[in-house]
Amino acid sequence: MSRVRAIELRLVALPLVRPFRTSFGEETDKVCILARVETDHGVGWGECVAGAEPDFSEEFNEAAWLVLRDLLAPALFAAGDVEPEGVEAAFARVRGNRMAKATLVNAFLDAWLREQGRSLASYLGAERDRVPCGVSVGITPTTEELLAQVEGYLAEGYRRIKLKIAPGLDVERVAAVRRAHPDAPLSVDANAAYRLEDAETLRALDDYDLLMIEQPLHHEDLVEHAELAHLVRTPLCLDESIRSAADARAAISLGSCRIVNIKQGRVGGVLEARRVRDVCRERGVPVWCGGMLETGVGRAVNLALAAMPGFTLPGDTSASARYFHEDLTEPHVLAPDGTMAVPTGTGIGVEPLPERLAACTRRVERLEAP
Ligand code: OSB
Ligand code: MG
Repeated sequence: MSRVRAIELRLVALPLVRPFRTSFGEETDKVCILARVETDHGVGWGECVAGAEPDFSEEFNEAAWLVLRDLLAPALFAAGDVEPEGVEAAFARVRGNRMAKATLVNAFLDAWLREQGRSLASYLGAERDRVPCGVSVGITPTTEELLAQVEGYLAEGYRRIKLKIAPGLDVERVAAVRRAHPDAPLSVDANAAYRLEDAETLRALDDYDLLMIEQPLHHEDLVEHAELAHLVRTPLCLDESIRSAADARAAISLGSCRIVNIKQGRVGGVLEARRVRDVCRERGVPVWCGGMLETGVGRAVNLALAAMPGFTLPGDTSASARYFHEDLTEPHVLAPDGTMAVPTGTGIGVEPLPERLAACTRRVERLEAP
């Protein structure tokens, strides 16, 4: 049991090595909230995966800041002595806002595990000390640029390439990459940009031996995903649609997907992520660990998650160098065999480096228990 004494919220901004374009927009900087939780026994860090705009999800930085400051932090202070599940219980009164909740669930867990001298990976029952990694490639201005990026990532050792697609920037691009790399494990991610009426286009992707099509349709269209699954051969994977273990159960029961992308930050933290994994594993559905361009803080959490049994496909757990010239933590590094080390230190196993943190901080607010 631990009691939270103070929470420091911090908005940070780090330039990305290259702009990241998806069907919903383009980012040139990673801007996110970090929380530093002080308990009566120690300190823990959590990263919020919300972005600057409510585009991937309803949540976005300014709203998440308000929810963290005015609702979740007071609820955590009022909860008194708690264990990690008690943090989730303290937040139950607030509906949704899972990205904001995940920030404090994970930060508390980090502090709690550090106090016990235990790593997150061990707490989650991880069985591997290295995980095979994939990489998510944004939409590029030209096909030539896409081919150059894919070439580079394969040369670095990445074990699976995910191409972002959008209407009009799909079949031809995928065909070009497949032609250049006949045997590369490839997938695509549409970020909800298509409609069921676009089934012909999506069916055309069947010719390119893709591992999956990720989130082709609207995030609230589980039934339409189930209909689409009958029209395409390539397995469907859901990302935005899965916000909880209950969502995963519904999607699998309906036949909306055959694979699930688990992002701990999207589902309310690692505890719920583990429940999503459990639901999928009981039903024989493979899962992989997604990413949200996290800094080294959030990425450490993702690596521990990806090391759990059931995560049978390479995830979007890419190296620090894929995102940032300088990460906030010591860099996560890809080995030539396309694997990365799961942090072994206590808690999440990493901490922001003080000078880097100071240099990229845009705003700080300290909240103290009454
Ligand atoms: O849909 O998986 C996605 C990044 C930001 C928002 C949504 C997504 C992504 C990625 C990149 O695909 C994953 C990563 O490398 O962190
Ligand atoms: Mg996705």
